[in-house]
Amino acid sequence: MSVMATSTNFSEKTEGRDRRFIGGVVEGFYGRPWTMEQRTELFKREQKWDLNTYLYAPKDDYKHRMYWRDLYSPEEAVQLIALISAARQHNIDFIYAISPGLDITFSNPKEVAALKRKLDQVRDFGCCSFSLLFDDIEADMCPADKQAFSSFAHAQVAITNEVYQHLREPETFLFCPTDYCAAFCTPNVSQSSYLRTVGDTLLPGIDVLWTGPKVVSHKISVESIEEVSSILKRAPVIWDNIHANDYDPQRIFMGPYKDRPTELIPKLRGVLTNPNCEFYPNFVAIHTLATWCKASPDAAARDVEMGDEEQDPCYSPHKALMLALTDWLEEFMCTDQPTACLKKESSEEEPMQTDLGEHSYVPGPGENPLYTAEPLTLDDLKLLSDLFYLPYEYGSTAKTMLHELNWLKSHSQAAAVDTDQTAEWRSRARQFDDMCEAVVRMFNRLSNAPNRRILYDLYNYICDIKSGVHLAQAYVKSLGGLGKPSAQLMGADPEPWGFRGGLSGEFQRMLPGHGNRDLFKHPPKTAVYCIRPYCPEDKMDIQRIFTNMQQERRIKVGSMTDAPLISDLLSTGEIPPSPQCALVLEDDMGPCGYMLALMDAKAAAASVQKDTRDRVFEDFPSLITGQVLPRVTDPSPAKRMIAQLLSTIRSCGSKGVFCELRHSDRRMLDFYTKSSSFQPLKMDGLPPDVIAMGTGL
Ligand code: GDL
Repeated sequence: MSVMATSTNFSEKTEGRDRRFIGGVVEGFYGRPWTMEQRTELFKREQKWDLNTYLYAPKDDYKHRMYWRDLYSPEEAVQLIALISAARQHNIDFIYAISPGLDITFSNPKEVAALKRKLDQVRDFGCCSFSLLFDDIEADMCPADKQAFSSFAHAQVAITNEVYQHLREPETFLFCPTDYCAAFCTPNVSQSSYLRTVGDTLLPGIDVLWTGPKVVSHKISVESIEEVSSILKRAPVIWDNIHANDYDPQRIFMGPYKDRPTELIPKLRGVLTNPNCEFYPNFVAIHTLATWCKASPDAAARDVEMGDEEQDPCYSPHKALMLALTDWLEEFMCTDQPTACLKKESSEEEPMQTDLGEHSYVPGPGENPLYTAEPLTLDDLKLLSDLFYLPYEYGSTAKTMLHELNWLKSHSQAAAVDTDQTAEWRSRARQFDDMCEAVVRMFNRLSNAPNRRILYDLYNYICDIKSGVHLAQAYVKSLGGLGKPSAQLMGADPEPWGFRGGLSGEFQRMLPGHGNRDLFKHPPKTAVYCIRPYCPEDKMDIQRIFTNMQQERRIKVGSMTDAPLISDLLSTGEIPPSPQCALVLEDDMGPCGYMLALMDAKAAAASVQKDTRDRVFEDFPSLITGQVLPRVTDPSPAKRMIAQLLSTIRSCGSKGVFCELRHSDRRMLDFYTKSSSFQPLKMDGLPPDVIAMGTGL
């Protein structure tokens, strides 16, 4: 690593020598720990990518946390000694961490002695770097400790300082506070008495771990690090949970290290990533962190990427990702199966051939040809990363798919009645289908990739996304009338993969605002509307909507002229709308709006004692009227109905359309005044609170 920590404000221990930037991995997640073989593989990779540290802290390893007092057995000792020695061979600093916080009594000298004994044992295995972790524990002290220490921070610092000195002040010694992110600090970072005590009393040679603003921090800003460094009196080591997935069994993160400006590097003591529980899919997480660590802000070669949301002149997440995926693709091609040896065909386009060595079977004439697997491509890996990107962000293809599905869903009804929209809807539905097919192809090629270890780590996730995408694909087909109706798709008696997520999924769906959060920047509208032709059975519903809206206006305005308008007679059903000129809007609660038109309004004018010689009827012979209930907050269904009726009236040969609007009908007034085509008209004999607006066709 070429980067040096330049935290000169906090240089008590470091005076006169530059300490190297700590860059690497913390195995600090809950769940099944990695195997010794995987850890050794990790050291090789870290060395290759210029990372230098591994922090051993597997939460569910018995002797790291729950039975922290227990010494390692001879068999375990052999394994740990081998591991520590493997780290040394690869120039990796092996930091042994212990988490005694679940049940330690800080004030009991026997407990302190047990801690020292355990760490002495690990030191005897050849380990030189240590860490005490106090994350995820109860902040309450037992009565004995309350008597001995003025605060929890004092208790933790006292034991940490004592152990540090007992181990003769190791070069690397890390402390993880209980308040390890800004969200945990009371009342905030700069006023936290816990952090102040740590900053003031922890010996200066001990470094402090910090996860950023939150446990899983979306972004980590320079200012936030300056703030915490000031109270801790040292630059923190970031324990980065950006790729951790131990909190959600449906997610895994294969997007690039991101949203940490490289300006942070000189302000930090180091960064350790606590990645996905599955070892092999961490290739991208660790590779891109290594690229980030190498991006010194002083680097001569700037790596600006236009279009990046926040441009970092030294690091492009997209480029770092592509570098990582290119290397990863090679690894996918390496078989870990002793029997099957896979060689590349001469042409890149050609499928990979599986050759079973000596016992290879060659099908005879008329027999089944051997199964051949298509090779995995870089595009497949890019898609994989896009679908399983980062905790607060989906990759570009995933975002597009969500956006398109949302559009297709909300425009299917309008496309069904508006021929202009049908073509666009069909074309976007085809593109969506292609994207779904690409996911299926990626799944197939991944499942056939020679490296089975990586596949097995990914399998549940890619299977899950394939099923999710399949459901969406079938749904879009049903919207377009090409598949089963959607009610049948989800209802009836589906197979268990038709209702996903188990009990936890059920709970989530019952909670408000589940799912989307800020991952999907334009959350889909939950209301689905249907615009359909009017039928005689709708008469009562339309009358009800009309009177509801009239009463509502009366309540708001107080008094209203009751002189009937032609529009009123249309809405109450006293005058029937012209054929093909009536639409009903429905949501899941039933009819919620309508739009009606009369081709020839002049004939109806007499019914309301209106002068039929009015010039308006010459330029605007047709009339349109409608209402939408207030529960329809989205203006687009009303706009769609108006557009549809105007197009029908035009195609029947009318020159123009007018509407009559009461001043108190703010909603409808708004629709027409905002529409650039409708203009106010001068019409004789209108009641004082009514205006007419018209548009030529
Ligand atoms: C945590 C735990 C960590 C876990 C992570 C993500 C720290 C310091 N501790 O709070 O073990 O993997 O969240 O769930 O981050």
